[in-house]
Amino acid sequence: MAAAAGAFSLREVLSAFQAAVTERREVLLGPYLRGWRGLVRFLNSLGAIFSFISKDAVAKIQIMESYCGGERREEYRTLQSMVAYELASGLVDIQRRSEHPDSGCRTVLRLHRALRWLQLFLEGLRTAQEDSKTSTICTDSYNASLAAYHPWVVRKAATVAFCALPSRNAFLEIMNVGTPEEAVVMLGDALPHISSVYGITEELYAQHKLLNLP
Ligand code: 1PZ
Repeated sequence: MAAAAGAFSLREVLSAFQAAVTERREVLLGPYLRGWRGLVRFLNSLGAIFSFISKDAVAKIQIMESYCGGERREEYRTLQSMVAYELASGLVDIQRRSEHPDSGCRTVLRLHRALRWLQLFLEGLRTAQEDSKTSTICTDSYNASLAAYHPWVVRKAATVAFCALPSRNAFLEIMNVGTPEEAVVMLGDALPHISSVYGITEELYAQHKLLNLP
């Protein structure tokens, strides 16, 4: 069922990640960034306490959108073409962030690491007991993924913000997919597509030794 006007459903957001993978296992940046835009909208709807997170995500999405709409937009059609282009043109800082502080490769890497958190979090939400705490699921997913890349002060702020998350059932309801049970089914359908985007990106970045870009 379509969401009411004004409201939006997390189903459409997550299906952008499905649309991002081509038959040749390329990742299309257009749908990938659309998925991220939708996630940010959803995050903003959870309250101002999350705005320090959404601001950083938006800044990164904007960097990528400007490449995708810029002069070299052909090179930024897929993740694969972006990596090939930026590496061949010497546009990636490998050791230290200096001449190319905002390369597409390092910017996507940050979103990619956050996608791992999303995958763990939504899977945790999907499989948890009905009375589980969203904040605990969120903290556990964060500690198992993104936290490793964040300094203490960011980890602290994130952990405090997580405490503001609503209960599991309320969270499933604000996804706007229907009942909590329907949201759980939707997550089961959507998560393999997010895993696929994550896996393809991880493999590509590993191949080119880009997983630790500064
Ligand atoms: C539903 C609850 C939402 C929890 C979101 C979990 C992620 C917490 C991340 C907190 C980090 C925010 C502050 C910015 C940190 C940046 O330093 C890093 C590294 O970038 P650099 O400094 O190297 O340029 N940025 C990131 O790690 C990207 C974080 C993006 C988070 C997007 C979350 C999307 C949430 C969707 C909710 C459904």
